[in-house]
Amino acid sequence: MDMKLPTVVRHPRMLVQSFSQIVGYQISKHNIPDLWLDAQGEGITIAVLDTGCQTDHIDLNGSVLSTYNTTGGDINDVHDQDGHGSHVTGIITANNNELGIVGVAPKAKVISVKVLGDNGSGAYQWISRGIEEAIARNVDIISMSLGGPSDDPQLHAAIQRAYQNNIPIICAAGNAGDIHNLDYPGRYTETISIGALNADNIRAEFSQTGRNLDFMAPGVDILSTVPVNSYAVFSGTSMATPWVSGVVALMLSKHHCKGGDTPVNTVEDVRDHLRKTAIDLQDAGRDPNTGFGLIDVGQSVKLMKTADNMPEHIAQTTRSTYPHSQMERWYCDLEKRISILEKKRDQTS
Ligand SMILES: [Ca+2]
Ligand SMILES: [Ca+2]
Repeated sequence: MDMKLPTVVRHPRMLVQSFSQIVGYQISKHNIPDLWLDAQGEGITIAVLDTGCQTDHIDLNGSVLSTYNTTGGDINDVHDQDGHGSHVTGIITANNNELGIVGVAPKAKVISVKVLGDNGSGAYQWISRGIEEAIARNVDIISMSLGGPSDDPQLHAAIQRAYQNNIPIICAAGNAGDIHNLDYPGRYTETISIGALNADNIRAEFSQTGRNLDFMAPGVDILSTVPVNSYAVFSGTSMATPWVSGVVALMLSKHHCKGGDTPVNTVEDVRDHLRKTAIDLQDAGRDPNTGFGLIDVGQSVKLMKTADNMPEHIAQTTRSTYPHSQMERWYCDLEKRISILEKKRDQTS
């Protein structure tokens, strides 16, 4: 049994020379640049399990921290023949510069885990191994724009381990439309499953329905990075999923860097925060077409409360050189490294 990419609508590729940086509606309409004053994904690592990535794409400079390949051959080779994984990576973290496009969390780092072959499909076992590797590398978020119709005990066990490690797993709902069942792994209750809306926040007809659906996000006509140093417009729940991974990266980044009393320790804390700030769509309350509704990125990031006990030197640099001073970034990195070291120490002792 194979896991497949949802059928994504793909438009012809464009060359980078044809435009300066375009800020897509999924960024501009949601006022994401305003939120970058608080956080741009600093200190957050997202495992993207997909077809690989063009890691040296001109608009993903510094975005891909490391690679891993579970599909056979060189374990570090994530060559992206298909283009889907590169597109997803750009939606999360394409550089904010003078060219191409910009991601939701341009300073977040991605670990590119190639779990699907060049034909866009992969064994369940490859995906399970990709999840295990992501856990081993202490990622903050796992993003999976893939799905299949069957339950798989090994895959479910890997998902449960990530869940127990408090790693939010953001998954595509699937693109088969109104069939009352999500694809796996999006159907597992441990994952956070995402459907697609168009630019007018109307549910895309292809967006798969089911009672476990969690949230909706922009996923129609999304321009992003594809090999080689190019850009293309794709539509699918595959595109909505990394947008949410980027939003969660902004939330966690703000929380990790600035502290705060908003609980985001467990996956349920994250889901709960997204739920409380979501904009209800269609039938009142959670519904199988749109889940808890559209993620309100503005509210979800702004309502991450900052700590009263923020160290004074950090508070000062925040005030004086807002948005992010060198010192604050350094402090965030340091904190992060200490917590990783502590985690490792606890695991080995
Ligand atoms: Ca760019
Ligand atoms: Ca609703």
